[in-house]
Amino acid sequence: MPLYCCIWLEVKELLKAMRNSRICIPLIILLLLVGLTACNKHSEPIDDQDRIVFGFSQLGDESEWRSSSSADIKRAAEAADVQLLFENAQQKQSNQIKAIRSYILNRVDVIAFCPIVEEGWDNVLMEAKAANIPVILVDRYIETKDKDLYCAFIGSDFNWEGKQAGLWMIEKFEDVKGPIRVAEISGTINSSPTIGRHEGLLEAFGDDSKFQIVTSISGDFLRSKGRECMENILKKTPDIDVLYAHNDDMAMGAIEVMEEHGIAPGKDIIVISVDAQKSGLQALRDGKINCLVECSPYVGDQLMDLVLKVANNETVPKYSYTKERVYTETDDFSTLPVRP
Ligand code: GYE
Repeated sequence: MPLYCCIWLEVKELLKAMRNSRICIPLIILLLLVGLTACNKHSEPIDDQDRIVFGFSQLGDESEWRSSSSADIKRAAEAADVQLLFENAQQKQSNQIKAIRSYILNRVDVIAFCPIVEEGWDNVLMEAKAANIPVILVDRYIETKDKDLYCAFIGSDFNWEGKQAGLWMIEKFEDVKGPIRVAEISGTINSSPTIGRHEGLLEAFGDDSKFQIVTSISGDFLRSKGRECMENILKKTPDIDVLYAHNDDMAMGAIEVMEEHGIAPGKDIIVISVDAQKSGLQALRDGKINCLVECSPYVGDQLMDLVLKVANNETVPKYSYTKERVYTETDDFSTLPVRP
């Protein structure tokens, strides 16, 4: 029953009781408390007590990848007949914590969230654990000593992605003496894709001093900030051979700026990006991006499978990784995936 209906019914009872002076005040308060507690289990907008109720906190809407992720999760929840309570945290960890707390209060069956940053989740996850509600991490990891605070993770191996970018650079510049000057536009500070994509790149370079990361600045996964970062790079370290952007949106912003400065992206500056969403794939076809490391947001069906299983107390794998690949300038473009 919707919460507002419960409150209205309670108020009506209260008024009736007040008219009837034989009912004492403590009894009225008790009536109110009992009624509201009963209504609180799966309160509005939960419509069906038989369906699995799933609270999902999305971190924001900062990129093409994120929009695809949200759309895929909504589609998959509907297909699996799971009742989804979806909240967009608008890029704020505090909003995600608030959303998770509201799911706990509503006593949903399962909670999942895409943690915007790695740290700061222990308290709210301990609250979910105390309420006996399983939590699934989607897309990004968290830093915690107690790995039992979540029952499963589903997403990508960001370290692998960074490594692929580095390995491709090594191959591309095989016959060039160097040094090769790389500018990095990274994602949100302290988020797991930013950490993994940077560390993976360093791992690929190893001790090879041929590749120099001459600048590394955060563009927060936003196209607008990708533009700002590129302006900055061209002002301070214009002599670069490679731009490595942690997502397509920032790469696209940077490409725009290059073109405005008469620089040919993909030729004067080699461009590598991660995600392989629609704009990235188009830029690869257009010769403006040279290498795209795929990161798949399409985990909705796998996620619903996990949700149904954990809701039924079945055991699930702790970590599930998506299969991804690398697309490059030498691929047969007719085989590239088509993104919605
Ligand atoms: O690469 C980026 C997005 O966490 C994997 O977040 C995700 C990243 C993705 O904003 O485009």
